[in-house]
Amino acid sequence: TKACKLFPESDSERKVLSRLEPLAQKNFTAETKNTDEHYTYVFQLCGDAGGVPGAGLIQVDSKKPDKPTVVGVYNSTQAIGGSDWVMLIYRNGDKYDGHCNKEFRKAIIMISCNREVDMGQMKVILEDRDRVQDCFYLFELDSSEVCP
Ligand code: M6P
Ligand code: MN
Repeated sequence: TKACKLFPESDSERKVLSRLEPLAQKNFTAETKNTDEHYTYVFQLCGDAGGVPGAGLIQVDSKKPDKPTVVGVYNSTQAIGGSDWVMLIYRNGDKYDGHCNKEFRKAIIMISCNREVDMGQMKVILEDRDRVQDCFYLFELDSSEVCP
């Protein structure tokens, strides 16, 4: 991941990220819709998701598409890998104004082994904003790249 603007802090983390190299420059998108909210999320492993400088994962509100919310930045990434999965955490997103003690937003992306797909469709699982701290947005993705 030489062209990658990620900042692994340890050798183990560097190893985990190298497993994801084929996903590096791809943009992943996912949508959530309910009666009063419609969001599009854009994730890029290596930099500037949706063209927003520094962003690893952004949230676009259909009501204000020109003002994306940064959920996590790529220079605050943590990569954790198991035998057939990789979990990425992007921290230091835009602050909540009312929830979670006004902490910075954070994205967790769980990538699971699936030999049927190169890289699958990203899915939004949930946003948990009803906590005192450690709130998070959770996403899932299938990929053969993390298979043993
Ligand atoms: C926006 C979105 C939601 C988030 C909410 C938080 O609507 O980013 O995902 O939960 O803001 O609201 P607040 O900043 O008021 O805490
Ligand atoms: Mn807000």
